[in-house]
Amino acid sequence: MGFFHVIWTLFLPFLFICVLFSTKSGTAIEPLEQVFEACYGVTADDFLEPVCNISEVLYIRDVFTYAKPHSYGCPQESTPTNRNDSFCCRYNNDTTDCGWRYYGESYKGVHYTNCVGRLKCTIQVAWNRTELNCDPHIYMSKSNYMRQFYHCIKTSLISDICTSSTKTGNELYVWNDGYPDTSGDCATSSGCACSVSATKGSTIQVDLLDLRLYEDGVGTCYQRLVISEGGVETSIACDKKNQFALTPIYTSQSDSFDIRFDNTHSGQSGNFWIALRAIDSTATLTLTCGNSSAVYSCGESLPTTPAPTIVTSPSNSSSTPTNSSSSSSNSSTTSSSTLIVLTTDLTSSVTASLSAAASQSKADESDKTALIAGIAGGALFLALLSLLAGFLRYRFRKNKVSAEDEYTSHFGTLSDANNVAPIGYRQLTE
Ligand SMILES: *[C@@H]1O[C@H](CO)[C@@H](O)[C@H](O)[C@H]1NC(C)=O
Ligand SMILES: *[C@@H]1O[C@H](CO)[C@@H](O)[C@H](O)[C@H]1NC(C)=O
Ligand SMILES: *[C@@H]1O[C@H](CO)[C@@H](O)[C@H](O)[C@H]1NC(C)=O
Ligand SMILES: *[C@@H]1O[C@H](CO)[C@@H](O)[C@H](O)[C@H]1NC(C)=O
Ligand SMILES: *[C@@H]1O[C@H](CO)[C@@H](O)[C@H](O)[C@H]1NC(C)=O
Ligand SMILES: *[C@@H]1O[C@H](CO)[C@@H](O)[C@H](O)[C@H]1NC(C)=O
Ligand SMILES: *[C@@H]1O[C@H](CO)[C@@H](O)[C@H](O)[C@H]1NC(C)=O
Ligand SMILES: CC(=O)N[C@H]1CO[C@H](CO)[C@@H](O)[C@@H]1O
Repeated sequence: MGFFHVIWTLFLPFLFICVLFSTKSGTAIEPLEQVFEACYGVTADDFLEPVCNISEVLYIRDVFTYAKPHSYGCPQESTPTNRNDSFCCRYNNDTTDCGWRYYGESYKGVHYTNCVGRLKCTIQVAWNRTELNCDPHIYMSKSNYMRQFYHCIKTSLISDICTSSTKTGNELYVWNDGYPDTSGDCATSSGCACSVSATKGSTIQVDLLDLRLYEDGVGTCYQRLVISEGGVETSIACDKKNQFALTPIYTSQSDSFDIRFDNTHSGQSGNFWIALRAIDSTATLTLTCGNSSAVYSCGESLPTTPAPTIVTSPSNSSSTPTNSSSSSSNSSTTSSSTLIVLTTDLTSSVTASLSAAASQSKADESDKTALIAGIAGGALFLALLSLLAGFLRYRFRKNKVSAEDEYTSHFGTLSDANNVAPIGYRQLTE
């Protein structure tokens, strides 16, 4: 048991890196991605100002900050007289321009938070030192422009988790009561829930657009989303904070599940916005939200042991609900059975054991530990595979930003607004 705990602890970082790499490729939502570019400077042109059509709202997926080469002679700060927008403030390619994903922790992510859920926004471009990310012999010492990647999402596809509504579509969205403002008090919002089901037996993918749940100064989490599918609850709590990077968080085993918001904090706090998509692109989701009674009330503690969260790519191989022998709810041999399959066929058996583990209902504590151990074993394989893939990708990249800078040197300086680990860093040239 202790042994499995050690394994789990050791491989959490690998899992994290695995998620980092896996979010780079392929995650997408349906609305077209658009880009707004502007320079750092002192004029009215030096703002990011994305605008959606009426009855649409912004989701800011990524903000990148960029520097041009010294040799371009671009101004560090654009003024009415020195500016050359088409040459200095527009992206050319990853060979000539050096950039990285920007969040801006100490500014509370204003390039995202001031915009999401709104028709439009206006936010000044920030600059940043570049020496950690760009060759100082080639590039300006401070970044001089930004690119903001956004989607315009139809409000008719978005449900407030606390308001009665029924919506249909291949891709639908759920956000907290009051979004983009923070959620209502626990007394009115805890227990708010939606149920979703897909036609044609399609499985359903859940992606995080924004997850900023309320936690206090010592890290106690007061809010979570709970996905209930076939008697299994999966918790999405504060630790899944995504800094607005589009992040796959759950793939259903069946064609329906419920999603509930637990909130034990008094006062307005916390934001979330998720996307639900039928993996069969010809299937239709029906999403019904409404007011349900609280499972966890104001002042109660939420369970701290997170239910296992399984992040799988939306591949359809072996993702159909299976009635494997280990999916009965009372197996006491979970540990050995899940671990043994790992030694046979790599990828498919990992997926199979994950689905088997996931379709088990909550058992006693030792079963849960075994289940976690099984998943940790699976995670180890996935992590190693993705590390290998990531390494190969790094070797063959022509990007000026080295993988060291993106993933290693940044972890030590999380508090620095401009040196935040680029969670969900996305290749610009896809
Ligand atoms: C607004 O809607 C019109 C008509 O549907 C479309 O042509 C246009 O591209 C949309 N603009 C934006 C910014 O989405
Ligand atoms: C911007 O810079 C480019 C490259 O130096 C130059 O060809 C172009 O004329 C400049 N445009 C303006 C308006 O200065
Ligand atoms: C990047 O742009 C420069 C200048 O426009 C061009 O010479 C170079 O071939 C481009 N590189 C790539 C990889 O497209
Ligand atoms: C939700 O239900 C609670 C109690 O059942 C009630 O006090 C509250 O007003 C309801 N909220 C809405 C938006 O219907
Ligand atoms: C996966 O899906 C594709 C297209 O949706 C289909 O052609 C293929 O047969 C599926 N594979 C399996 C193993 O279900
Ligand atoms: C799988 O299990 C469900 C519910 O336990 C049952 O209805 C279904 O018939 C089973 N399918 C197979 C192929 O055994
Ligand atoms: C375990 O499940 C099987 C059927 O799946 C049942 O026959 C057996 O009684 C169960 N054992 C316990 C301890 O619940
Ligand atoms: C405006 C701005 O965000 N400046 C930051 C750039 O990065 C350095 C650290 O590398 C910070 O100290 C600045 O505040």
